[in-house]
Amino acid sequence: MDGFIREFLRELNFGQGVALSFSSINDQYLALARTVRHYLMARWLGTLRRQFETQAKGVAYLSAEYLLGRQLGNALLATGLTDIVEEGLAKCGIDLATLRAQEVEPGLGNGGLGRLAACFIDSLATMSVPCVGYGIRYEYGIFRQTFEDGRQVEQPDNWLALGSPWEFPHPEAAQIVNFAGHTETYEEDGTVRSRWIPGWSVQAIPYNYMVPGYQNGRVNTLRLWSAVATNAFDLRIFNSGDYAEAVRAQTFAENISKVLYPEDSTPQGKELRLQQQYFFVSASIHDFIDNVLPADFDLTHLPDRVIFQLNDTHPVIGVPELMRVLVDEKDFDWDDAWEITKKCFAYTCHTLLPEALEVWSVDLLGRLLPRHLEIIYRINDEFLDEVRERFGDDELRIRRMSIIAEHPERSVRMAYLATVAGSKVNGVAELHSQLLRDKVLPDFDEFYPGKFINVTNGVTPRRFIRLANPALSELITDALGVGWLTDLERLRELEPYAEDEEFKERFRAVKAHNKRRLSRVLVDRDGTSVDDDHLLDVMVKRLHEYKRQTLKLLHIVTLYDRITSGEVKPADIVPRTFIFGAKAAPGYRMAKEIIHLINAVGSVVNADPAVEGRLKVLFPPNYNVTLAEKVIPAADLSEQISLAGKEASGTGNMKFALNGALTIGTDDGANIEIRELVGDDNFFLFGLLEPEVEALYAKGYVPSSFYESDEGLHRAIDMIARGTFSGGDRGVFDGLVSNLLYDDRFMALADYRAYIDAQDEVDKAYLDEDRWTRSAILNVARTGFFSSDRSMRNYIDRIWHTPPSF
Ligand code: GL2
Repeated sequence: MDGFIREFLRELNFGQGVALSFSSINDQYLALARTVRHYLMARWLGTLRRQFETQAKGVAYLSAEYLLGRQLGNALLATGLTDIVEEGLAKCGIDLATLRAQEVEPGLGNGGLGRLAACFIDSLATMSVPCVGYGIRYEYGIFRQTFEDGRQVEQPDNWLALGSPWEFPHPEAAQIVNFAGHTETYEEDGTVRSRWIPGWSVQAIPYNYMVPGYQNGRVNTLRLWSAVATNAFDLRIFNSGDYAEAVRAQTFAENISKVLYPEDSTPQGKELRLQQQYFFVSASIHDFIDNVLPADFDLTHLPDRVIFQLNDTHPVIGVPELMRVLVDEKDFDWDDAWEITKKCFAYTCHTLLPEALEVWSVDLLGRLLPRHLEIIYRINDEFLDEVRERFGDDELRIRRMSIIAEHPERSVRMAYLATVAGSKVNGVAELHSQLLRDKVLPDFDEFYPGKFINVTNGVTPRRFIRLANPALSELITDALGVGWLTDLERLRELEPYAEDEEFKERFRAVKAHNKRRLSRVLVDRDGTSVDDDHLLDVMVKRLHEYKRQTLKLLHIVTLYDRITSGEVKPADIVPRTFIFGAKAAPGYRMAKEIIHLINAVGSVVNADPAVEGRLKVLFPPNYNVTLAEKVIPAADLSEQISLAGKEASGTGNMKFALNGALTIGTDDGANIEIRELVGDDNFFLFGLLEPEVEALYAKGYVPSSFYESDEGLHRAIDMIARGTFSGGDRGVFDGLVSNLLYDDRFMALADYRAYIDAQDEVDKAYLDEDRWTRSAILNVARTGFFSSDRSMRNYIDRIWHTPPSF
């Protein structure tokens, strides 16, 4: 410990340039972060050296998003230093928790997809599998959400402002990334070849981040790219006095990595977004070839050294990029290059929503990346020739399968390109993978037998159990001993404890402790609190109509109505605190109206003495990984209520179950697998099944008929429409109400009654404390399957073939 104190004080004095007695909390946090990273350094350098020596095959995970969460706690956990550091700091009069709270989390992702990438790289490091994560170092991550009069207001997320002790910039390893211009043909040795004459270029500067394995001596690398201009400014223009014009190019270039696009699952086809995608993918592929492979490496063997995993369609432009590198830059024959390329990519699809499947207009792609468009055309021509060979001149099929869509405008379907190029295509939960094959890409499934597989998502137990829930972790370790954190199926051994009175008592104490901890956090950040004796009912996830926060609201309004109308006595209702956490994409109108309504309902309910002590609605702003780590361990009930067939997987659902919350959920995404594992008795299932949803759409869905025929629903909607939550103003939620009554694309009204009935069952179950605790323990014991270590094992065995390398 003395060694640690010496190092820490040294960092404070020599790194921050302050004495302990004059240091700010931020100084102390930065000094601590640098001290801790020193402890990881030998492992990191060792990993890099061994990687170079063994030349083992590794994963290059290409992802536009990494929602990392705070780094300090994880680094301490990985090194096993937490206790020493806590004691050492205490000797200096410093509280470790205060320093941990000082860290601004890097929010370089929108939601589940970005968080999944962070879990995956954690697991690979812990499993000693070589991996480089590649992505973008956004200067501004996901916006900071505040509320004004209940409406969402977005603030820039200036996460780098107070210093960024976890990153290592390497300007000397910059890559040049080109854009625009034109292509030309030329002849060489009797063959006609194509080349790209770019119009402009930017530099990509890599920033390295440590990805420590859990107490295993390994540290992998996350490499995020930042854009800067190739020339800082034009000296000639500068000298002439037009300063703004002189730095225009610089501003333009730096815009590329300036800000994360805040659309989750519904991307907009903006030019800057395509620039971002090509920027990081091109830099990453070149980086791998130039810096990870030895100088004399024969690229024919590239598939023996790397698999580029495409995290959704965002990095798919990497496919024509690798072809261009091989054919144009490395002089490979087209067919040989295509054989290599096909083996080097695999594609994960994360959605079923048609609007989320990216397409780029040929016009835009041709302007920004003219050579890539040519390459895509040729890939498509050859692919369609193969289709013709198999199926004859089936023009409808050809049109359906073409990578190039003709309507509504000529465009490139990136998911098709990824499917044609990828050695494997995977969905992220059983149902999702099945629907992907049956509904989204059926022609491709027929054409490529065996290419489509499922790998159900997972979450890292290091962050989402050990760090987020120390009390539960201790209880588990007391029962099972050590080792479960890297072998999560061992949680099964907890099953007998579901009948053990003492264990049950301790388990309840853990929940109560976590509720009090959450309450303190909420008091501090928002001045709100959670009541100890309330059922804590939580819905945290992005705001999207398909996830149906509105259905949750209808439940709350119904309970409120039951009490205020006198239908039930307040004392007869199970007291509940509802917590929402959700950001809406800034341009998504309906999502923002729903946020407004949640806050409006909360204001009225929380202020009404008639329901005091019985119902409470909390909506802490700016839900992020840091808050998730406090909310999830405290929850009793996990809301996973998307319309069946719309949520590809969900990963929050897994985190809640692993922390001992019971799920109320539809037959959707990974909910299905959770229910199969925990058993019907320990899960509240409700709602239409996916085929029933399809049948209802086909027959013609009339939401108002549900409103007409269900009194509870009628009353709940009327309360909103009448202005109960908007000071009597009927206009405020007009759009939202009409949308529900006359469109309701995600069938909240059709599932309302089943949902309310299931919630009434929840109340009954909760009143039986013993039964509830038993179910909660069984949820923990039976969901070890959802460790991201297991997901990674699946990818490794079935897609990547990258064994651990020590
Ligand atoms: C998502 C899915 O919506 C979500 O169900 C899934 O769990 C994650 C990770 O696979 O991917 N797809 C997507 O575009 N976003 C997701 O969170 N943003």
